[in-house]
Amino acid sequence: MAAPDHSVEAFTWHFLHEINYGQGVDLDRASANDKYLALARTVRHYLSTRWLEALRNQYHDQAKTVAYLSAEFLLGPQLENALLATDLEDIAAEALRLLGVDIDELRSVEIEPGLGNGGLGRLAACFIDSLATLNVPSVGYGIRYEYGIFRQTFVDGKQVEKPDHWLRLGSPWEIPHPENAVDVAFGGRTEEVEGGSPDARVWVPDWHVTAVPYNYMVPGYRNGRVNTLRLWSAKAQHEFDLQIFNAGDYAEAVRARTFAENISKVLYPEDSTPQGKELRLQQQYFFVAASLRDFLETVLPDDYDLHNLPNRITWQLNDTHPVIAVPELMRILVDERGWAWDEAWAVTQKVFAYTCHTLLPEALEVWSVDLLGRLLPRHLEIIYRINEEFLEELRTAYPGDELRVRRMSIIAEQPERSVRMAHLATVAGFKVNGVAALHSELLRDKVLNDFAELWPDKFTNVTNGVTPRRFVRLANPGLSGLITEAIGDGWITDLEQLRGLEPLAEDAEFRRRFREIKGANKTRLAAVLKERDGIEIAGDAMLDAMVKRLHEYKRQSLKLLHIVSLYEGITSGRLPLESVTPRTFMFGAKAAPGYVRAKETIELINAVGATINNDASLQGRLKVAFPANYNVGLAETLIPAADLSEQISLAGKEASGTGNMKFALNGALTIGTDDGANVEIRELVGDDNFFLFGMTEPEAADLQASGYDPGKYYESDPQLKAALDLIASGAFTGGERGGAVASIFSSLTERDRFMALADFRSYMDAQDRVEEAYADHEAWSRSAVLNVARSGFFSSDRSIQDYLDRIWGAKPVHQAG
Ligand code: NBG
Repeated sequence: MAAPDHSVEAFTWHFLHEINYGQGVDLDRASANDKYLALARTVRHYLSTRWLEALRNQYHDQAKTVAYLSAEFLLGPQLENALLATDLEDIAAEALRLLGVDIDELRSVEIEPGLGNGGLGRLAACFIDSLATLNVPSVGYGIRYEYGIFRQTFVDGKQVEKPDHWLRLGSPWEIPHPENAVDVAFGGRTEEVEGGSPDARVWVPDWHVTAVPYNYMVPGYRNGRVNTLRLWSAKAQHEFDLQIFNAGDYAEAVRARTFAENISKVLYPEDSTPQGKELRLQQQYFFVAASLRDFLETVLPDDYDLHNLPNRITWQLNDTHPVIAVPELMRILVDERGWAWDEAWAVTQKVFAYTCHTLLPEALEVWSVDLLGRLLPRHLEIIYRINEEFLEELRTAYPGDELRVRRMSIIAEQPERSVRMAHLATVAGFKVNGVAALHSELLRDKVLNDFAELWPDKFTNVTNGVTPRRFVRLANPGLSGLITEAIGDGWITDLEQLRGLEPLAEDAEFRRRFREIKGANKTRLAAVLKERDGIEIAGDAMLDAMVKRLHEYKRQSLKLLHIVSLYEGITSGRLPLESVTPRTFMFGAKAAPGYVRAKETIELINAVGATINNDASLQGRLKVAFPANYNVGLAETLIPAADLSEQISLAGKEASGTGNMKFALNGALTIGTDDGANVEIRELVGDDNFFLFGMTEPEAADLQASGYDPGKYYESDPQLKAALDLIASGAFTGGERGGAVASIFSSLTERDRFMALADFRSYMDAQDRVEEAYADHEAWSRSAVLNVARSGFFSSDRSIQDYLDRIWGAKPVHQAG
């Protein structure tokens, strides 16, 4: 079938067809949702032909494929990206205009699929965009959560979570394929195989669920390629027990079904600190088992010789969440296909690669053997055997070094016997990568140092990136137009071309237009916040943004100390009001529902915000804006409006960050520590265009080792003390000194795990430099333009190219036509 042609008439015809026959209404009776669904399905028609072609090629060419296994894909709004990729923006706008339909209204109907927590899930979404744009044969595999990341609301300044029922109005971007459903087993026991291979066992599970795939199209940017994202939904094998139902116990009759279908019910809202919950392990095994089976049984031809698997696929493990795929593949090869153990292990070791996304020890997943053995008894046996042979190898390599052997073991004995998933991934993976230069270095030299000594070549780096389609071209149409006018539109798929803007940083007219666009983006943000949250911000103040998950290591509390210190300075008369740069402090942050300190921090930010925003004596010079429910959609409006990007984690704690890249690419200057990808941003944009502060990673490590005492900083820095005391006095909380106030005060002054107080002075000094620099509009916009011009490295296209070169060994396959 040919794709519909790119004309306003054809588009209109398809749209009306969808309204009438898809939604079953007349245009003049259609609701906004009807029109949105019809529009989405119309765009889908344009993608489908290419999609079918890609699927056919995937089957026929049998080219090396990348399967990106990820428990999270934080896709964000789909409509605009699909219109952009298919080059239908103008045609759709014109067609709808002629029909008298307001396209902006339709956009606002879209509910974004929030199937991820933060950076890790959003990275996966950027990667599949780049894989398609680079024409790489690939599939994303994940979970179709019925409820995504919770919707955050504030009640009296406190976070209250609401379920995110993103599917409630229908989801036009997915296509279910119940006929391709696969069975996933759990529980039970294992038995000996009579007369079979000594390596094999029979797994006798005691319950099953069906995994139903939902396919999503992943269009490349105007290259005719459409890849697939396949998300699995859990379905019970029996709708209900008719006998029990007939006996009158309805609830009991559906109990088994509810239990099975809970697996894909909801995304765990923890970011960087997983909790070892049974349901989470069920989710992990569920999607991994279904994905492996899908590839082995439907993508590969029936007679495929699995010994060739390493030439055909790399399964990229996005963090430890999918690592249970390793024993699953061993089980398939040894138990189901009857291979010898060594033969199976030789193949398994060549098809998995592992990306680590953290440095926090508490974020490295472990599963108690108790739980794992109960849920996946055969997998636990396989893990034990992998470990046994690995420990033997270690004892040969390091005779007598039992301490090292214990450190490296896949099984931890303390505090309870458990499986270290990062170790399993490192042992089984043929490559292990960190997500920014510093992070990969620290992985190699600290977190996984023993492994790097044993296998130095296994370790590599791939610095994260973000898709320029969504985060520049769509999010910032004004800037995109200006760039394209100056250097053509090649930058959209070759972001290094932004270098061509460098000379324009010296061009006063270019800078003026750049500022004008920034101003218009602020006005747009102001309008969105007013409508969405009832928040008013000034259109002309400096926009200082800190948007990311709420986590102690990211140090929102340090940002808060800066704000409180300014306020304290003004109200005590130390700082003349006129000397303070008018600023809007923007926050966006969700806290994991069980993370008490993070929630208290939100409460305190809101309390400080309310006080400052209502204090008439400040004459509106300072404003705190904290819209609830920061998500991808809001990010796309907020980031292009920002002047200053806050990236202030304690050095050595933020693996990479990707928000930092989005801000730089949209012409915000960064105030940041030498952490994660900030290091590379600063190297590229130059010291003059970046506000560096704080300890380096080695300095922070030394201070920690020498016995860090936050009380010392509190006592010796009068400004810091004044800010903390003002919080403690209840000045922002209506006199209340307990609760969040006491908790945050004591956590900072007594333990301060992430050494905010040690970096406070240096941070305040850097903020003074920011104010000084901002006062010179010309110099500031020069720096901002240079940030854009020099950040092309941070395209996820470049990251994917690095994965191809350093890890996957796969190649782009260009489609004909
Ligand atoms: C996060 C890191 C970020 C990084 C993203 C994407 C986890 C476990 N890690 O610094 O905290 O940018 O991963 O790599 O969510």
